[in-house]
Amino acid sequence: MLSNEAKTAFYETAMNRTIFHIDLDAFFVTVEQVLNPALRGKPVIVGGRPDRRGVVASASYEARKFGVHAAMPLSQAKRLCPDAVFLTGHFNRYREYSEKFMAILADYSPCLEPGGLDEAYLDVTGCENFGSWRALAMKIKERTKKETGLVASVGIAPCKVVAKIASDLGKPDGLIEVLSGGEKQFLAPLPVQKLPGVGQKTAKVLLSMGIRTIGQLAAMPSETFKNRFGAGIAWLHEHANGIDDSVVEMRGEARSISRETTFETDTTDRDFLKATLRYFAEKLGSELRETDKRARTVGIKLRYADFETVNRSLTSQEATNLDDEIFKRAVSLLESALAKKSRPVRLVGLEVSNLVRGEGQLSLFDAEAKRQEQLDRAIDRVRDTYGFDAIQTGYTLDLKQKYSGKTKDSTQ
Ligand code: TTP
Ligand code: MG
Repeated sequence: MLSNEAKTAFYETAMNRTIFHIDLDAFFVTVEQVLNPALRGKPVIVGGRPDRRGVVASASYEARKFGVHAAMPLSQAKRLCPDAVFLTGHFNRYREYSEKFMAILADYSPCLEPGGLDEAYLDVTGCENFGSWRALAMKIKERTKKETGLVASVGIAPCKVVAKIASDLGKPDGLIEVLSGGEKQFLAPLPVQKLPGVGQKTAKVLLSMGIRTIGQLAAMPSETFKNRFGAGIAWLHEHANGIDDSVVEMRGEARSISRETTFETDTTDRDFLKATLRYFAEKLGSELRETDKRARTVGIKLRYADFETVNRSLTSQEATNLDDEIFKRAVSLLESALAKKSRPVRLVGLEVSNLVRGEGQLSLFDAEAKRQEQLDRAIDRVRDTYGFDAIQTGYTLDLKQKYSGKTKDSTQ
């Protein structure tokens, strides 16, 4: 229960972000060229000797002109580009260069998510931008070149997936900025294979439906997409529309935990939305209790049928790990959001953040909360032994028939 209104801050989360995706060009090969300048400007392939079995790990852009690419058998690469220099590579050196590269990026924002040795997302929202985001990207490219000898391609966008596609599209030595509002237009002409997650198989299915470009995929009605591919990959259709609100995940301790689901069919049924939130509250509550944490902030996410997304959160001095308490806060957020806009909802999510360890202020003083926590913990023990469905609360019973149970879990 929110006993002290004065302690409670209520705000709508601002969603305007600036995200960089930075990926090094021909990484393994370029390190080899830095270590041995005689290799510069030549077709170079790292992967092993061409008379051995194995595949290309990295090919210089000079070798790519001959059609050589990563994952191609070395024997085939040799046929396409007989003059290429084939190297087995130095993995320890690649790791060293990767560390130098990541250290440069970390100078510009603490919100850094490495995606392998040679690529990372950097959320620079609110960081110093050197006059413009392009200028900051140039600074990163220059420092990378000067301090490591490597070449970085940068994509700048309001969300991760568009930033990643932009960094790839500009290669080599690229820098592409996609402004907020321009995401769909930027993606539209590109082949669907440019979307991360669309491999040969998916591309074939899409092509058989006459869909060749990301724009054509985006234009497909969302219900048609869900019926054809399932609500489980509704995110792919959202990505095609330039929508991706996944956050840049820093390494280290969890800062938030969340659950969300996209419904098979869009819904206006409030009881159903509440039951879904109750289910998430029980899941998140039990995770908090298990890790001995409490949350000061509870947030919900609603995405309407037209993709408009609303995030609302409630921060309280009183940190909680109680299912009921998380649920009550979530419901108050839901009602206030729906009071403003009541339209069919395609996705609902619940997040707890501002996590603190151990005893919260509330439970120190509140005997009722202590009792409730003991009860929740007793339920956790039963569920640990017999499974989550062994105990159904009144709220979630309804869900059993309606709900496919496909949820997206996230710990950040
Ligand atoms: P990528 O960034 O995919 O490739 P790249 O850096 O060589 O080329 P570019 O980004 O300019 O397109 O992968 C980074 C490194 O990871 C790459 O240099 C070698 C390694 N790698 C493999 O070992 N096997 C693979 O199949 C791929 C794709 C990469
Ligand atoms: Mg690369």
